Amino acid sequence: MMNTIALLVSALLTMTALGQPAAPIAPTAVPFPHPAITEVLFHVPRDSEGDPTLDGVRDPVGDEFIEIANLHDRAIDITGYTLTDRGGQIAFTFPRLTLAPGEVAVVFNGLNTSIEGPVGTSSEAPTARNPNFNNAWVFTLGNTKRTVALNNQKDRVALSTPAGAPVDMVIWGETDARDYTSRPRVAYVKPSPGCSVQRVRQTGELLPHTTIDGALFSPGWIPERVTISEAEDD
Ligand SMILES: [Ca+2]
Ligand SMILES: [Ca+2]
Repeated sequence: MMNTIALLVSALLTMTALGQPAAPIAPTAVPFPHPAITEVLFHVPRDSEGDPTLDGVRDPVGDEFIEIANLHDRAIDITGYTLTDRGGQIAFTFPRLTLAPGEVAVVFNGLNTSIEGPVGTSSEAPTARNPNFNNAWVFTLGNTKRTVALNNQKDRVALSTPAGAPVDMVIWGETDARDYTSRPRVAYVKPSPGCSVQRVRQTGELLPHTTIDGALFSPGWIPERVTISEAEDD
């Protein structure tokens, strides 16, 4: 009994030392029927290679993107799911779209950016998957304001259901002690990585992309081991 208590106290102290709340953190997959966040580029690399939209121009805002995927072995309807940042500057609602198992969707910020191939908006899904971005469903926020951006140092991205319940969050440069009623999965990453952060395992954290394969980002691509072979659907 004493050992059990000692272990619990130890675990709590560890959590406190890390400054992270215990409740929403869980090394688990996002359950069916929800998609998951697989990559976020909140800090567009400064060099000329910082051009994930592939239009030949690096825009520190317009080239930002968020990648989600269906990591389950059944199709999921992502109509009405939202992507938001802290403060709600970034706010994207998916139009009518079903993701087949393993399919990926990418949402670019889009400021001062042109994107080749089929591109959708909040109003309408693209007509087809985009061969220029690993055959992902590609969207743009269609943003026109430089202030509508993810902060390099301190911000978050939340993927929420059509009813507004967050199911997956990525947070950098801050902690989050809110008592979420829906218990979203929360991943904490370091600020300003100089590349994107990419999820490597379905149940794992997101890592700086350069540490995975040397690439700065990979809109539309997810590592094989993230996909449904690792899923634990009910
Ligand atoms: Ca660009
Ligand atoms: Ca990716």
